[in-house]
Amino acid sequence: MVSDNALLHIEKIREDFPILHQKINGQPLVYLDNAASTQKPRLVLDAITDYYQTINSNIHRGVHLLSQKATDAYELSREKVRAHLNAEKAHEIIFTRGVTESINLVASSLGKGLIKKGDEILISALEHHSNIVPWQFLCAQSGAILKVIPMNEKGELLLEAYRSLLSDKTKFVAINHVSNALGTVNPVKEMIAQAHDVGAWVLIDGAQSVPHMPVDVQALDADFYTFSAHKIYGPTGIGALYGKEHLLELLPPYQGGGEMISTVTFEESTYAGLPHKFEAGTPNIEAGVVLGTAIDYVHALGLENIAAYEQELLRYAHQKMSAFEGMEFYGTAQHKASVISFNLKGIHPYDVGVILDKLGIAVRTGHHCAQPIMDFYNIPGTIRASFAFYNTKEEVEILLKGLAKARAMLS
Ligand code: C6P
Repeated sequence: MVSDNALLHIEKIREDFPILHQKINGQPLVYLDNAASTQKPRLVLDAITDYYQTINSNIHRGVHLLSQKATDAYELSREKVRAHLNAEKAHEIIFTRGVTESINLVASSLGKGLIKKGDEILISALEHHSNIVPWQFLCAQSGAILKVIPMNEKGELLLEAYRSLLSDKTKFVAINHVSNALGTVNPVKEMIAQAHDVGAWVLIDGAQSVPHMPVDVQALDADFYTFSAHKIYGPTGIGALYGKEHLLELLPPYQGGGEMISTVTFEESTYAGLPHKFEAGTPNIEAGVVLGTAIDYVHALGLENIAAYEQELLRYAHQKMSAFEGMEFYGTAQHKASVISFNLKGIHPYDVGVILDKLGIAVRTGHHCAQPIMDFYNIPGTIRASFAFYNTKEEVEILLKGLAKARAMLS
């Protein structure tokens, strides 16, 4: 019997996810690795098959009916992403392979003349490698300087320090909305406004926010915002980059190829308008189409409901785990998403992860692609339990029993 919630019928929701009803190592699966990738509801799985059985063909280039239908489905999905982020225009949504490619796109395009030697780019101490390395490439190429907004022991960014780092040299700020390693929710609206005060543009990495809370890019006044479909119950290999129209117009294209051109001669090429300028080559059409289905699914549940239920689960897990002997939490910010990062005193996180797996419990262990955070705490890694709306309080109890077994075996 699964605990229900006033807003969401969790037992019924779990029925939508076939993968959750299997045994792993002889035990019922407890899937707590949702920050890495979420599971897919039947609606999404069916939409994948449906696409290939009914309209599969290349898009934006055929006059035949299948191509028109595939194009319409792909563009309908773009419209759903627009509405989901409350962007003003559908062509402000660029389909990419996900957050990693989106950030590389922006950094690489800025490197084609828009960032110069001595300009400053700010990132934060909480970033995923995807929001560090592309900026290092850009700095190496352009002579710009990368600066880092520091954080405190709780995993909260130091906003005073941020303000003092901002100056007329700051050209770009790239920060996440929610930290994948610690779950910190950053005050991005305030941080965007402060960056704008010095004339800088801001990119928000929404990999861990878009699946868990309503996001409104216009209310945030974000210049760029990005997310990956596989973390919002959709397919892998697709994601979206939102950019304000005038900024996307200003950025040179990222990759050259089919679809992104207007005219091509051997002497020179001219480029297509938005969004095609940034969408060279045949995209992952099926995944693009099905991302729209995943968005429909979370909207049917309601993002406010999802956020409220996950917060309830987070509070419950945190309270129960606080009473566990030897528990060491990392990331105790006041505002958190449903991620709990921790270690058991004196035990390597990897060893705990292996034992939990034997018990059917999937968590992530290691540096979570955020090595600077681990360096900050001077630890090799953490155990990370990350919750989705299909997780339950019963699963939190199973996790605790698993941790007790791991502690008994390893200490
Ligand atoms: N974090 C995790 O286990 P991609 O791989 O492009 O879909 O997303 C990269 C990425 C960027 N920013 C943040 C904040 C992220 O959490 C991620 C992906 C996964 O935490 C896999 S490393």
